[in-house]
Amino acid sequence: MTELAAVKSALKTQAVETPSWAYGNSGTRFKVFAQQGVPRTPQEKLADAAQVHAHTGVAPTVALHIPWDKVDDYGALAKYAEDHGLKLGAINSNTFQDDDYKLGSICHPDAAVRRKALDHLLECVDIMDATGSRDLKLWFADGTNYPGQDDLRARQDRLAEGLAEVYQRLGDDQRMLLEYKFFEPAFYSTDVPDWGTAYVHCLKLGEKAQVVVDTGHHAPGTNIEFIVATLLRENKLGGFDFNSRFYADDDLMVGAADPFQLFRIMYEVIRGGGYTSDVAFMLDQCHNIEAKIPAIIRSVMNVQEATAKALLVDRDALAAAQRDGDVLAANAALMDAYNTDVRPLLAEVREEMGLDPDPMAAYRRSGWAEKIVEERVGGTQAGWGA
Ligand code: PSV
Ligand code: MN
Repeated sequence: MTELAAVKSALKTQAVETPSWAYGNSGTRFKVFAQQGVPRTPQEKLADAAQVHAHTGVAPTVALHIPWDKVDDYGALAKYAEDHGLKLGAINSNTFQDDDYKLGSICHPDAAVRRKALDHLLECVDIMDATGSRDLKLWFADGTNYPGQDDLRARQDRLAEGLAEVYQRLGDDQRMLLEYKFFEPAFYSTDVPDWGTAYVHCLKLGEKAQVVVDTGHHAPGTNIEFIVATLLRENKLGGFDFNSRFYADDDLMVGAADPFQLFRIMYEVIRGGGYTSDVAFMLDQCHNIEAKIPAIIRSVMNVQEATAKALLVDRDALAAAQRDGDVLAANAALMDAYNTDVRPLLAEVREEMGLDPDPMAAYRRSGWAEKIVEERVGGTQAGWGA
């Protein structure tokens, strides 16, 4: 295979998982702006996700969030997804939207609240059994607001104990992905604030516990690609929640704020063997003011563009320059790839996959946006907490 053919073939097998919640209404703590045509049910979210996959060809799975996507029959929901050319992906737990969780969930000082949170996590594994999902994605809003509010070390013990119980419940082919976030909603201490804390818990648990890197969950200036390289080196990178941030956990479209950072991350993924392993490439975004489906299409395309550029890095030239200590040549090897306009290459890849070379235009022409505005009248739109 020529080098270009290998790059194209890698791009054709790309898989970006879209999040069910990105299709629903969202906003900030100031206002949730409702949009017309927004899904009312998990099935309608899947129908929208099917549009993203139909036009990009690389978004074959959808992550669910429980209880936002609660249904009576998860097997039937998986079948519905399949009928739409999709599969259900990671199951995301929610231990942050119940009054009982004011002081935390599995780190809460009260054993009864910890039990309630754990039962929810175990229920999420039951759901995975029914949907055929591989990954349980755990993010804990647990933390404290004031020094002295709770015992930091005891909270780690409770976390370890809770995670171990869930880990025991996992099937042979199931994994637990632990997500870290440095602050919010807790402002003084967070129980899983960084990759190191997530890593030590996952290491203790075993192979099926892996760290998930949400690109929006770091302090400004953090070298995320270093974290990615390190986790891959330790076989502990389970996946990504991709999004962009300018200030805090902004959940904007991936690649919008810093496409260069996304390229650097994808380069380390490829360099570290993560592109062809079990790393899950998920989006975790909210489209508060822009149209949701085209924003998700755009996001998938942004990931594709960063990946294409990362695949184009002349790794032999880079390695030679690094060996020679040629700082400028090494940097140039990366920058040459980053500065390549990969849009024509991706258009060609799409044509070879039988797709329209321009997914955004194809979606606009499809009439789906008008159809859902016309048909989805009445009912309760999906959104935060619904
Ligand atoms: C938390 O900020 C987070 O990134 C977690 O992944 C949640 O599951 C997701 O956002 C949606 O609230
Ligand atoms: Mn996330």
